[in-house]
Amino acid sequence: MSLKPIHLYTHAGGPNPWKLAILLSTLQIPYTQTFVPFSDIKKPEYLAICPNGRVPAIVDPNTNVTMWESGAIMEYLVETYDKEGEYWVKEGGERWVGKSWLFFQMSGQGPYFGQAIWFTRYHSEKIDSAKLRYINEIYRVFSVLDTALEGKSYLVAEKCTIADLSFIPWNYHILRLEGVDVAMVEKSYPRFWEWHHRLLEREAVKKVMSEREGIMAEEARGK
Ligand SMILES: N[C@@H](CCC(=O)N[C@@H](CS)C(=O)NCC(=O)O)C(=O)O
Repeated sequence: MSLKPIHLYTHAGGPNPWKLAILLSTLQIPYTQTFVPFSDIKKPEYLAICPNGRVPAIVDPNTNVTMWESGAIMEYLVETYDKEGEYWVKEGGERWVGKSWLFFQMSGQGPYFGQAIWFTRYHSEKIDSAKLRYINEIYRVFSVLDTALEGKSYLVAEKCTIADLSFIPWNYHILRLEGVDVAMVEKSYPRFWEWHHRLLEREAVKKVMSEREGIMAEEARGK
């Protein structure tokens, strides 16, 4: 079956949409992208696609589905296009454990890492206690992953699934945040560190993350 390209609404700097570029590339699903400037993201045109006014969102012309929230989109893509379950667990208890990791990524990693960036870089007042709270949450999330990866290469089902792929862009992004002690992370959470770097070595991940770096560098030059 030849697929029409899925359209991804994305942004260079925001990590969440890149989970989907990684998954679409991994599944070899053709896709096109619109980069939505944050200045346009709450405008009616984009709110018609994503009522929450955030990226990512997708429009799939093959199924006429328009949807948003990166974790839900990851589930949609594997349920719709990964029929053999190469990157997901189709049945049994591990499927639910996989969902636990996916929900943890969505609720416990993304939003907390986002707040660490907010209080480090953008908040109008300097509030050290807030910054510290969220930086400590970064280490706590790394510690949870490190413990879970004891004796394992991947989070569930002994293979790389969307549970693993979902964590990549935020981990990549946060390890570049000023104030995060990267040397300590490598030393204290070695299983996390190896897993993260193993995921970064995947062909589709390398391609997508280097595309993101290129776009961000271009944007920085244009400023
Ligand atoms: N839970 C949402 C979070 C989406 C999100 O926060 N996206 C950021 C970019 S990574 C965004 O659109 N920010 C723009 C804004 O907050 O106005 C998801 O995972 O899809």
